[in-house]
Amino acid sequence: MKTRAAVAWEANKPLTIETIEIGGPKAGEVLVENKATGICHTDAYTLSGLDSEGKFPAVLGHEGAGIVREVGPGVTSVKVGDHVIPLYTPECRQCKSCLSQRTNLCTAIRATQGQGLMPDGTSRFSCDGGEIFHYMGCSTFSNFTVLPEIAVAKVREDAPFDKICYIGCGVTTGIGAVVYTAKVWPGANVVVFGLGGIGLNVIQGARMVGADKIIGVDLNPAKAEMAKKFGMTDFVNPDAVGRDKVVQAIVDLTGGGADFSFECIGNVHTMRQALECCHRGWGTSIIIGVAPSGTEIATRPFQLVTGRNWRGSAFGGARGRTDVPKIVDWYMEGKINIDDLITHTMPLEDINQGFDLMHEGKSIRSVVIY
Ligand code: NAD
Ligand code: DAO
Ligand code: ZN
Repeated sequence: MKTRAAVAWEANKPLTIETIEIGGPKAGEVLVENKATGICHTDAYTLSGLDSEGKFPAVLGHEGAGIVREVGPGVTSVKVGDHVIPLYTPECRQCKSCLSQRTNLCTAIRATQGQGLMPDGTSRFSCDGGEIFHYMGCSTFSNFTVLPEIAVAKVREDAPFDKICYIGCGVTTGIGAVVYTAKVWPGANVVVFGLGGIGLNVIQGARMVGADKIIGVDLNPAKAEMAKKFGMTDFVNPDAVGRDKVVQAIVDLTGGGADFSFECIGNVHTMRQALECCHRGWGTSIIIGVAPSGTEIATRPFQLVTGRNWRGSAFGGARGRTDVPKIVDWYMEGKINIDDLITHTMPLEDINQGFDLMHEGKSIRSVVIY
């Protein structure tokens, strides 16, 4: 069949809207009609050509929500008409990682997903006979997409697609890092480096679990207002306290150091600050930000000897099929705020404007509505 899609033909060029071919679902796969998709920094990173896994031409997009329209042979966990969120971190429940219950990093389709292909090693997308690659196993910048059934989370049908699509990446990454990776306890002191779309979700996750102080750190003081709305109690501007005094400022504010810090920038220098502002003996720093390839983190090993912990979190540590439906429930129950984070919506034809708004720092999240 045919589908409308925004195609990335090559790095650093705007996407173009095309009518392309999409093959039907094979065994274990489903055809999903995307109803909405967020535009994330990771899409822009890949489009910039800096992503070593990035392949072109491709249908980008990994933050969607839609409806199952067709199922391939052997599909048992979803049916036609189910509402789903595509998962770039699938959950097969059978691989060593899934069975371990210690990580959300399912390995079942990792190799082919990284190559822009479906698990059988082929692409379902083509245009004028030429192959177009999938992206992060999702390709939500296409009206219709094909996904393995292990890479969709079935969600309640009363949840609005144009809001819950953000749970496909940003919301889950931030809130999940608090709830699933760090397991922040009520009364904890939390520090969040970077108050963008991810950091704001860390903040509201920390508020949801009952954190005490929630300190935000950002070079842009204009970010503080929105962060306060989401639960930030204190703001540290590195340029106001001195960039080399950020750690001391946080140690002072927390009476000895943070119980938890979250790095949501992707900068190896702030990663070091985030570790070193943690409390001696137990403070844990979670790296969420993705640093440029080739960069390395550093600290004095004595920071770890004296009990600070360094960890990372991908997709918030969430097991997609199990945890994403719960996060949709939290939204529908009013426990988390997504509406105020979606600052712009647009039709697929205007998707490049969504990228521009992100680059200009004018949006938190732009959502394309099909
Ligand atoms: P963003 O650009 O919207 O926000 C980053 C914020 O950091 C901005 O407010 C900016 O002003 C601030 N900042 C930049 N440099 C700073 C510095 N030196 N000190 C203090 N503040 C500084 O980005 P985002 O969408 O929130 O994403 C944050 C990071 O999370 C990115 O690296 C992204 O790739 C990563 N990410 C990780 C995962 C995961 O699963 N681990 C998932 C999605 C995104
Ligand atoms: O299993 O090796 C793996 C890959 C897991 C992918 C996790 C992605 C985390 C961060 C990328 C940003 C996503 C938008
Ligand atoms: Zn698995």
